[in-house]
Order: sequence, then structure tokens, then C-alpha cells
Amino acid sequence: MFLEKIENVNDIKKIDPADYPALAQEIRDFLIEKISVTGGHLGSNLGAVELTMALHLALDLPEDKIIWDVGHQAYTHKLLTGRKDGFDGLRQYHGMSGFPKRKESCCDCFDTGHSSTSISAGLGLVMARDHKGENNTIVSVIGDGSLTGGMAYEALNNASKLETNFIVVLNDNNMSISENVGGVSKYLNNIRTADGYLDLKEGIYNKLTGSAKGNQVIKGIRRIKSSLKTLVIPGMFFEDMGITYLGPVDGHNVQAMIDVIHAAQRVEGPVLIHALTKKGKGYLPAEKHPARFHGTEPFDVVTGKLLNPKTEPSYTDVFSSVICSLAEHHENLVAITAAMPDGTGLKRFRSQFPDRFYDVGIAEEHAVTFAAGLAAGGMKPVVAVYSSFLQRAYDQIIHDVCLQNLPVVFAIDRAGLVGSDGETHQGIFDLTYLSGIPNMHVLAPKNKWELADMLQFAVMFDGPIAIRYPRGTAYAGLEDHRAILEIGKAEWICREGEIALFALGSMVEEAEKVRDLLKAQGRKVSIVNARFAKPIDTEALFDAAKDHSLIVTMEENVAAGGYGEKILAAANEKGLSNRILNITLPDSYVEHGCVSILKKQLGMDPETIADRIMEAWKA
Ligand SMILES: Cc1ncc(C[n+]2csc(CCOP(=O)(O)OP(=O)(O)O)c2C)c(N)n1
Repeated sequence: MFLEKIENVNDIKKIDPADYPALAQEIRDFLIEKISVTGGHLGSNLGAVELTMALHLALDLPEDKIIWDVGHQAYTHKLLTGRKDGFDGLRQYHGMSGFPKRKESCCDCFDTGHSSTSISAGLGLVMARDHKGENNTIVSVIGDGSLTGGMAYEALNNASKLETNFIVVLNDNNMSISENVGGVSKYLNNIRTADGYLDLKEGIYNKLTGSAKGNQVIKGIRRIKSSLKTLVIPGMFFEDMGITYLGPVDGHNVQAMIDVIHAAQRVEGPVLIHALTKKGKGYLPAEKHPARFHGTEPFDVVTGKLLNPKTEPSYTDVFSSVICSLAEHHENLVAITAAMPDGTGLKRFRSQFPDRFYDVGIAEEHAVTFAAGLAAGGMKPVVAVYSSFLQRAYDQIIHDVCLQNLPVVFAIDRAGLVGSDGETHQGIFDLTYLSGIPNMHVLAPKNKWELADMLQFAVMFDGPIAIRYPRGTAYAGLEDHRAILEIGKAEWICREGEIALFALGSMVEEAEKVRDLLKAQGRKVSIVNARFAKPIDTEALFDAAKDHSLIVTMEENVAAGGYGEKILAAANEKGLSNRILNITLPDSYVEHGCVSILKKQLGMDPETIADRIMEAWKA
């Protein structure tokens, strides 16, 4: 057992090179076993085992630094830096994070989670090193999927003038979560296959030389050779920018990787090492179904099947089927994803309406402005995106969509707490960043039927409109409460007086439980389904103020800029004297863990909410 010998950083250097393949195998077995229990990112990690071993063998951590783009592939790095025991609590509350965390280890030099940041961060660390007169090695590891994100090019553009060492390792497995898309992917693929192309040409030369006709053909080939050069000489794109290109190199060959890293360290300037790897390597189900095993729930190791396959439809499933039926009736409806056709539920749309589907790569900023252009051109774009990833397209939403009042629909999945991916992925800011934008309309459905109604409403609406809905099973209660939606109109679900719960989206389900708890304590409780976070229904508020001395707002968002603050401001402006209590998430980043535990910790579970309401009632 070689893994047993690795208890801390640099212990890998004690392993005999002849045993690297055995160690790699042990690491793979360990990861498969642990992730099959906890869930986590499997495919990317299996593909990065040797690459990570080589980095740890060639570098001296923690003095040398590795920045992991996205950070979902850093499990082997965690294993090699003394965190083996952490895998039993991987992604669980107070357990080890699934992403690099500075607070977790001195070997994690930069927190990541969102894509395409590693080269910028690495360049910053390089400049800091140079300012301090140090000479450690800084390496940014970025995948080919993450290289579709614009920020990576902004960073490469900036790095190209560097006169000191900076290494970028491109971990090219020819996959994003799903198939990688676009010109960059095509370019990298050309490099992958260039050797084969050259071999082929050699073969042709050998066969043709000698005969007069053959020599003529060779002359022809030579003529076009120089124009082909850029196609077949790997890395010209990077070289032309001033970045030394090394590769392609087999990312599963530890010694070859060590050699190329050492060579890269000698370059006085930016270097890109192009490593070719296989996603899911060593575990057949993950090799065969890389998208399914990109991030997985617990599974059976032998069959690869999920241990607890979901039986109830999620909000994503509802979106997936509704958007397809809407597309049948609205010929100008087009759908856009930033590299998440599976996660957002657009895979079905892609197969039904391939001509109206756009996967733009991991490029949320571009996705939004692209949608604005489509809308300006008379189409009805639906941008399906996760709440936390849309954060980076804030200016595009204001400048390109809302300022021109363009009819773009934002289908915002994973809004609210998402659970085990943690701080970087919690969708707890979207009400804040969207509600302050003029012309924007923000909705949240109380259940699966209302999501369908809202999507239909949004597709008919002539202006920017966003629907936010949470991860996981779609609420299937309150079926009888369906109505024609009206801009800025809330819905009274029940009315009794005393305490009014104004709940937004996912919090309606919680409000029903809170109501039961309060009623058990003898209180009268009304529930209002807010439906709109912007514009808010002030009429419903003023109406409630007549016979409810306590008004409670409930939302899965931070307080600042959220729904509750808007209600508070409207009540203040009107001069209402009713007590108003805002139930929101705290002004902090929420760590990883299962959503029900997180809610309890954050005081967002029905029991704690009911207690807080009773306190306010008695005050
Ligand atoms: C801004 C942003 N958008 C989307 C995602 C979701 N996401 C996580 S990993 C990933 C694919 C990354 O592909 P690649 O860099 O090639 O790494 P691989 O998983 O193939 O090793 C995506 C789209 C993200 N993390 N950040």
C-alpha cells in the first residue's frame, strides 16, 4: 500500500518512480470508493490523477503554488496534502469541501468554484511573487472546458507580456461537463490529432517519391504546406501570443509530465503545457458516461447506478418539459446554455429543436449579451442558467438587456441553498442583484405548476423577466391554487388575521409548515404567495396591514436587496405601524452541507422560524 505512506505534503517524493502506476491505481480505487458513498466530482478527478502526482513531484508545495480552475478536480491534491481522512466527510456539513479552500490547507493557495479564474489569479500571484523578490513556481491548472470562458483569454492576453516564469497547465480531456463546444475546442482537437495527420503525410510522401507523377503531387503538397503549418504545428495560437507552448504531452504519463514541468520552469515568461487526459480514466462507467459522472450522487461501484435514484420530478425536469412544449407554439423561442445542457434541463430541447439551441461554452457574460442580440433581432431567447453563475453577467444584464428593455427570459435554476457544492455555488444573491435593475421583473414559483405558468407568462412578456427556482424536488402541494398571473400580483393562499406570512417561491412550502406550528400555539395565520420579488405587491401588503399586526416575509436570499427589504421600505413609505419581521439568509457565505442541515443551522427551518415569529408576536 503506497497511499498509506502519504500522510502529508511532499510524502509522495518518497515513493519509488517504479511504483507510480501502482500509486495512481490506489488513488483511483480510493476516490471511487469514497465518492461512491458521499457523492462528488468523479470523472474530472479520475482524469487528473497522474497530472496531480507529477505536479506534486516536480514542485515544492506549499512554497510553490497550484491554482485549480473550478477546483472540482483537486481531490488527488487533497489526498497528497494530508487530507485523506477528510474524504469520509467530503462535501458534508463541517466536513471537507469539494473545492480548494485556503482555510482548509496551506497547500490551497486560492479558492475556486466558478470557472476560468485560475489564470488571472495565478498571474496575480506571480506578480506578488516578483514584487517580493521571491522565486517560487506558480502553476494554474485549467481544463479545456474552462478555457472556453472569456476571462481565461483576458488573463492570457495580460500574461503574454510577462518576462518571468508563469506556468499554465491545460488539462485537455476534450470534455466540459458535456461535450466541449466551439472553436477553441476544435482547435485543441486539431492539435490532438495533428501527429496522426503528420504520420499520414509521411506515409504519402514515401509512397509517392520516385514516380514522375508522384513528384508532381509532392510539389503540390509542399506548396500548400506553409499554409497548413499553422494547422499542424501545435500551439501556434498560444505561441503567436507570446506564450511558449509545450506539448501535447500524455497527461497520464507521470515521468513525461514531470519532465515537461521542469522544462517549463526554465522558461523566462509564460508557458502553456498542453496535457492530454481522459475524463473518468480507470472506471469504465465514468469513461463511458463522462457527463453523468462529472458530479454524482452516491452510486453502486459495480454497476455505476445511483443508490437513490430520484423518483419525483425536480424543478429542472419541469422546466425541461415545459420549455419544449412552449417552443412548439412559439417559433421564435430559442434556448441558450453556458455549457450546462444537462444541469439546466436543456438537453431535451437540444434534441427536439437543435436549430434553436445554443451551447455557448462556459461563457455566461457572452450568453446574456448574445441573448440580448437575439431579442433585438426579434427572437425570444430563454437563458437557462444557475443562479450563482449568472452573478458574473451582472453588467450584461443591465447594459445589454434591461437598459434596452429587451424581452429576454432568464430561467434561473439552483436559486437558494444548493447544498454540498458550498459557498461558491449557493444561489443566495440573485434577488439582490436582479431586483435593483430597472425594467427587470423577478418571479419565483411556489410549486411545479406555478413554474409552468410562470414560464408561459414569461415567454409572452415583452421585457426582461427572470424566474428563480430551487434545486431538487419540485413542490407538488397546493395544486388547486392556480390562477392567471398578473404583473406584480401576489396570491392569498389563506386568510385568518393576526400574522401574515408573505412567502416567496420555495418559502411557500415552508410557510405552510410554519403556519401549522403557529396554529398549534393558538395563533391565527394567513399565507400570501408573493409570486413577484419585483415588482412587489404593495396592495396586498397594505391590505394585510389592516387585520394583521405582524407581517413576516420569507425568502431564500440574503437580506440586503431582497424581497423583505422591499416590503419593509414600502411599509415605511406608507407609514404602516405593523411589526414587520424579515426571515432571510444571514449576511455571510453559506458553507457546504445537506440543505436541511444548513436550513436548521441558519434558522431557516420551520421550527426556528415559528419560534422567531412567536418571539416577535409576544414582543
Ligand atoms: C462560471 C461557471 N459556469 C459553469 C460552471 C459549471 N461547471 C463546473 S465544471 C464545468 C466543466 C469544466 O470543464 P473542464 O474545465 O474541461 O474540466 P473537466 O471537468 O473536464 O476536467 C462546468 C461547466 C462553473 N463551475 N462556473
